[in-house]
This record gives sequence, C-alpha cells and structure tokens, in this order.
Amino acid sequence: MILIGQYDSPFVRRVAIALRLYDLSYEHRPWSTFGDADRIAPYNPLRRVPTLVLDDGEILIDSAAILDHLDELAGPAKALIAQSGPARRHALKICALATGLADKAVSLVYERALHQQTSQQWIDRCVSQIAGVLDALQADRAGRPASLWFGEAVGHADIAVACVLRFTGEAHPALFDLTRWPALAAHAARCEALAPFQAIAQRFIPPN
Ligand SMILES: N[C@@H](CCC(=O)N[C@@H](CS)C(=O)NCC(=O)O)C(=O)O
Repeated sequence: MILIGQYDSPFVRRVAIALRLYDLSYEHRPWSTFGDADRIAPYNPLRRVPTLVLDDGEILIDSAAILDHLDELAGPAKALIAQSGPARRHALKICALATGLADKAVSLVYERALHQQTSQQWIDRCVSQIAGVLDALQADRAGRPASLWFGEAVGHADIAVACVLRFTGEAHPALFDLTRWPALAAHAARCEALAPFQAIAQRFIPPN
C-alpha cells in the first residue's frame, strides 16, 4: 500500500497510526497538498490527503473510507473500534467530533494563510465551532476514569482526538490554549507518549 500525505495533517496521521497499530506495511509518499498537487492529482482528483493506493491499484480517498477498509483488513479481533451497538456509536461520535474539529481547524488555516482579505465572520464561526467541540470532548473525557477513552487499549477515538489536538495546538497556538481543556490535554499527552504516536509525527507546516 502507498499512503500519500504528510503527517502534519491530522487525517493522514490518524490513518498512519492505525496502519502501524494494525501492523500493516506501507510506503509513505509525504506529498504536500499545495506544493505537490500535480503529483497527487493522478491518484485523487480532489488533490487531497490522505489518499491510499492499495496493492491491486485501487485507490481509496477520505480517511473514514480508508479506515473502514483497514478495519476490515485487520479483522474484528484487532479492530480499533467496537463492532456494534452503543459502544460503536459512541466511538463514532467522538471520531466525528474530532474530525469535524479538524475540518474547521484546517479551514481556519486556509482562511488565514491563503486569503488576502480574511472574513472575520468565517474566522469567528470556526473559532466558536472548535471551542464548542473542545468543550464537548472535555466533558465526555472528564467523566471517564480509564487511561484511554474507552478503556486501556488505544482505539480510533483516541487517535482521532490526539491527532486533532496536536494539529490545533500547533496551527493555532494563540487561539486555543489546551490548558483550558485539562482532560483533553492529559489525554493527548498520554497518547503522544506512546510509540506509534512518537514515530508518526511531523510539526505543522503552514501552506504558502
Ligand atoms: N474529509 C477528508 C478531509 C481531508 C483533508 O481535509 N485533508 C487536507 C489536509 S489536512 C487536504 O487535503 N487539504 C487540501 C484541500 O482540501 O484542498 C478526510 O477525512 O480525509
């Protein structure tokens, strides 16, 4: 398999950490969405990452579809999410909040880096959406005593939240001081100390 995209993307990093936890080998092509758009285009007309090229040449786009396939490859015994029922729905909701937050944090980067004249209305909206999600995640995490979100084993929810917290902290340090959300800061620190998170990391590089 070939994984296209840089690890400073919370979506790419999330997929790469899952690949590592599932012990699935892959070639990494750390192409930048802007600088390497022409290289990405033949694989994904959206010129977005992550893009995953399977061994038979099939190409998967969008992290949710990619992870769905990786879960299938890993099988139910190793899957990083419950197979069914309330536990699965809850984990999917935490993942949706984290990835929605990532969408907003990425959008905010583009608004500030790529527009000569920014829209304060859009910036304010993104900031309040991000803060609202951080509040909701903080409330959920604070009520859970286990060392990780759903127990002692790393799952998709842990990965999604940790990846977006790191991205948000690096991309918008002045806007989101994570000490405002202590249960999340502790969660991120716990995840970032684990070997796969340490191995798969890249400091945020703004687009230009
Ligand atoms: N829904 C997508 C979002 C991926 C995404 O936003 N990737 C960013 C990099 S962090 C990207 O490719 N941006 C370039 C663009 O959207 O034009 C997913 O989950 O894979």
